[in-house]
Amino acid sequence: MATERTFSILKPDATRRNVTGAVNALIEGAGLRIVGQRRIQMTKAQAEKFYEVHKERPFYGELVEFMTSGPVVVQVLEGENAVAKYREVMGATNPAQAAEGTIRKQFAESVGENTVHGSDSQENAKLEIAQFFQDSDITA
Ligand code: RTP
Ligand code: MG
Repeated sequence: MATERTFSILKPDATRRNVTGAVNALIEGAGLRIVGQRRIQMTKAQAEKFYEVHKERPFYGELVEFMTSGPVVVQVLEGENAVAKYREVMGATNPAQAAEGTIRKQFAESVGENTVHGSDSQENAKLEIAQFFQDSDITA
């Protein structure tokens, strides 16, 4: 198995409820290392670009509004099969369908305000990391 990196966002509902440390404990508990981390206020332009693939979806406007409604924590996670492993730790997009022990089961409030983002492929992980991190801000 290969060590890889994935991109994570702790969304505004996580910072609003002050649970970023609790979410990080689940991430680290799963064996993923937080090798890059920054708390930022996303601009509308950044959120629009990040979610461009969903531009035609009915929830796009709401999603951009939510992602800019408060600070987020952007992260680079590293570990064995990090992309798939983090998706597992996150749980289903809709928290009502998320498995026990997952971040979304424990913390997410709705399908829109679902606490975390994680890349869905290695290719997207590279693109997403590059959107928010310089190489010098990531250190294993
Ligand atoms: P993410 O990209 O945030 O890691 O989540 P995901 O892959 O599980 O879900 P995706 O289908 O990529 O959707 C991106 C984000 O859009 C919001 N969403 N809202 N209101 C809705 O029906 C709806 N559907 C999706 C969620 O915040 C989701 O995480
Ligand atoms: Mg997605």
